[in-house]
Amino acid sequence: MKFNTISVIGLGYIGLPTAAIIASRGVDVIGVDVSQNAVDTINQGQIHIVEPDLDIVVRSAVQTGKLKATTTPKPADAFIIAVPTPLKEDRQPDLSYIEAAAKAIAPVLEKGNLVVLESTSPVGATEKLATWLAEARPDLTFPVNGAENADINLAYCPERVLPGHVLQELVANDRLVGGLTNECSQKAISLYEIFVSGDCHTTDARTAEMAKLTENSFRDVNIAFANELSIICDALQINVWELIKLSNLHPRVNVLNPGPGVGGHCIAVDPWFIVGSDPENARIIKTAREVNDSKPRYVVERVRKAAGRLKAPVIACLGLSFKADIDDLRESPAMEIVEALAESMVDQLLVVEPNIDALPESLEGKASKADLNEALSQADIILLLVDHKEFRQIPSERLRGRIIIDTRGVWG
Ligand code: SAJ
Repeated sequence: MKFNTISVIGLGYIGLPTAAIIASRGVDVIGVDVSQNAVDTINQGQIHIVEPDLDIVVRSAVQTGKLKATTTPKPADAFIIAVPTPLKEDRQPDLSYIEAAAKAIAPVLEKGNLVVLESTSPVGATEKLATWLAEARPDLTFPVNGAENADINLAYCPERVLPGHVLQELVANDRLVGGLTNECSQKAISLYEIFVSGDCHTTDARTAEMAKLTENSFRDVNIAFANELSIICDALQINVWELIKLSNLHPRVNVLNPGPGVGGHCIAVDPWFIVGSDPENARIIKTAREVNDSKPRYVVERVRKAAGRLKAPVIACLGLSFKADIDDLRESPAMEIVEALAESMVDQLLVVEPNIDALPESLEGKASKADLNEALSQADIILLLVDHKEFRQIPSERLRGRIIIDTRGVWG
């Protein structure tokens, strides 16, 4: 299948890099987003999210006229949907953004089009998408119930890129392509071959949906194991980092790193999609989520105990983002810990976060933003929450004489 124009619906952390990379391969790309601000920013050749080198690729794609952003969908040969799928209050997946995207593109769909869903989704979401499109366009046929030779082809192809390495992983990583029919898979592969140098593996849509959830749940369960070990080791007065290093010398053991909890909105969210599909059987996956979600409270307790032994201690919290060397505070366990400390302690809280300019509103008036030197000089307790490069380089003599709570094992 030849693609002259590809439309990407949702210009966020996945959609925008995808749109820009496809445009860089010489294909006309129409990026669609509901946010006028995002659309205006992109059309000026700028970006509204933080990702290394993305600004350069977007600027060049806009300057060459290959990438244009708009709030209204227009006809295209293929549509890639990359919209959010958050959790609702009851931890069930919220598919309303996918449904809204379906309603938005339905009027411009034409016979022969390909629609690919990339958003992390519960099993069955691609079939639902087909049903929503079919309801909106009774004049077209869709591959519902495995019907071949439909007017519109549909596939699920999960994104698998690591924030911070998106441009490299978008091209290099293997892709899973799950068509609703074999013809859908083949057409979707010809789309990804435009920019993916990794291999494209075909399967059905349900397996591709479950594979995405499996990848992030695998990671969550293994981090939970490490977090549980770290709590047990504290009680047994064993250095968990040394323990893991030694255990990992076994050729078939690879324990991940404990930390203050699991953040970001992929690994901490996606396992719930599996739990939601089969609550009775998803026992390990659910428990792992609970273990990781409870880790910030454990850290807060440790700080409270240490602070209780001192008179009006100054506490330096190092890091707020959800992982190292990024500015992303979403679902960050470090944020949760600092917020809880700020709520419950009268002592002085200094926060060092080299990747942001100002403290988030929730901490205003309750904690002060400090530079690293100032915080290290003043602190009685140093709480390391994120392993940013600036903190990994702190010489050990700067830590001497303080109470150190190192949630990432950076200082041994
Ligand atoms: N973490 C630990 N210990 C570890 C590894 C990670 O505590 O040993 C914590 C991190 O500090 C962070 C959280 O887990 O708070 C998640 O970080 P991450 O770097 O492992 O992953 P994400 O959420 O940035 O990206 C993940 C990736 N999935 C996998 O590695 C299986 C990425 O490939 C996915 O595309 C992304 O989720 C997504 O969008 O789903």
